[in-house]
Amino acid sequence: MKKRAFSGIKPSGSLHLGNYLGAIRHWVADQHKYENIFCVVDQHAITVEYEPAVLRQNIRELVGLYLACGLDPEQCSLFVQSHIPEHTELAWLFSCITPMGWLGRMTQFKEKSEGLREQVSAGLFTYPALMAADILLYQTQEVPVGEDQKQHVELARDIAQRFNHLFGETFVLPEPVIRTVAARVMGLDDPTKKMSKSSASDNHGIGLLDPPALIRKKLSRATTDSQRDIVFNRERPGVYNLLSIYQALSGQSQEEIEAHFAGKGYAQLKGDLADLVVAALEPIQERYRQLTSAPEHIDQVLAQGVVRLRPLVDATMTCVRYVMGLR
Ligand code: AQP
Repeated sequence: MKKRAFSGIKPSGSLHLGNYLGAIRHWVADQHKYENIFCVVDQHAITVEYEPAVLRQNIRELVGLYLACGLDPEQCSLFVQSHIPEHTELAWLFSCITPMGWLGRMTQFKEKSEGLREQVSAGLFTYPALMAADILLYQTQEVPVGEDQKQHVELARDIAQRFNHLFGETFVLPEPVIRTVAARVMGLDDPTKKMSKSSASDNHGIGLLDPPALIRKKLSRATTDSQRDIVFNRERPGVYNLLSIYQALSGQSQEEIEAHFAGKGYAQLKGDLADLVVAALEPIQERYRQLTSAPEHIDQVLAQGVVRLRPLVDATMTCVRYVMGLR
């Protein structure tokens, strides 16, 4: 029996290299090992201010990129979260058994609510209960994510444990799966902040659909430091970030990479890295163009995902409603 893996991305902007290196490329590489469920978590994208027309477009772009990056609909159930209403039903049930203190400790909430004060939405605060519902609804064993999502997956596990304690064994306890190389890709403009879809800066992230010339321009402007040698040193976050991306895309060891750049300058590092990034993204961009020229294929894939998942959703929710005394 294959283990079940679930993960998702929120369509809050254009996908960047961090989403690809921290999450999607691992989903693609491991898809034969798991029973896979991959979601576009659209309801997570509405917890902060957004434009409905842009969201609608982002959802389709994200599904197109899932496919273009290599997720195979024969091996993966792909779907949009809001197409299965039980996600929000289960999130409500979880929010009734999740202490406020647990939610208040989430670093993502603290970061995203900074400066919003009383304006911060209740949805942003209860976001982890919805994420727990996403994961637990499918009795997920493994959740492949980037490092930034580890705390949320651990909270989902705590919620499952609490539910099982209160109402009897119902949920499988999920485990986060985080790879070591490029688990946290940092912003090119500020390597102390993680690369993020919602950054306002033009030079912050590399979009998966960025044309080659733009990729080269952004990398040539990436923040480095005033030193000369090109080595993996976490104390030098700009260079470390560029080298980590290089390592993830080249598959070489740190020693091989340091030897390759010995005696060379930052311009060479940025140029060589740009070659690697362009070579990795060009085939994805080409497949994306083909896929989006036949939009009905994307609709079919999404509909098939929902049909496949329906029995699993019904099994979990029938049990949950019963043990909670709602039926
Ligand atoms: N910088 C990153 N490095 C490595 N992995 C990353 N991920 C996100 N950013 C990085 C991983 O991508 C997956 C999808 O994340 P998400 O969209 O659901 O939420 P997020 O982590 O909040 O992503 P963003 O890009 O930073 O979006 P915004 O700016 O809208 O919040 C997850 O597996 C995540 O770990």
